[in-house]
Amino acid sequence: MEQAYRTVFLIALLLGILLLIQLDRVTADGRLIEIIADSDNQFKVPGQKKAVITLKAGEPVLLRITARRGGEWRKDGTVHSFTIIGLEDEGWDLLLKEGTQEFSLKAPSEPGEYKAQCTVKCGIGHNEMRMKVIVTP
Ligand SMILES: [Cu+2]
Repeated sequence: MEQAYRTVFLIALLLGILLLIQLDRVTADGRLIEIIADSDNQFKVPGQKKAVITLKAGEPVLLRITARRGGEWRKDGTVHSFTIIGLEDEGWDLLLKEGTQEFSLKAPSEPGEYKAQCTVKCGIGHNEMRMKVIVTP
């Protein structure tokens, strides 16, 4: 019986430590935002019908982007990009390879409505591959 308690205690302790590590990650890297750059050449946000992300001006965010190859891709293996034209120098020009990648970024400092788009020729639908990024004050 005592061993069972000990086991439960150890599991609870382990879960607690894992939770703390996760929390720490969120504060260190910013709020986690998930996006899919899909094989049908559309951006998607899990749980949303229309892909939109809302950020607070200047806040640190961790973008976790899963990319899937469309009909075309670059020779170097880049399958899509997530680019805000004009903010490339601030890091908003993410080249995406197949799979899931994470990027630490700072939300744009000017509130407003931005458009993120794919700048990698990815096949049918490429010209419409974009999504809204709303930046609130
Ligand atoms: Cu594209």
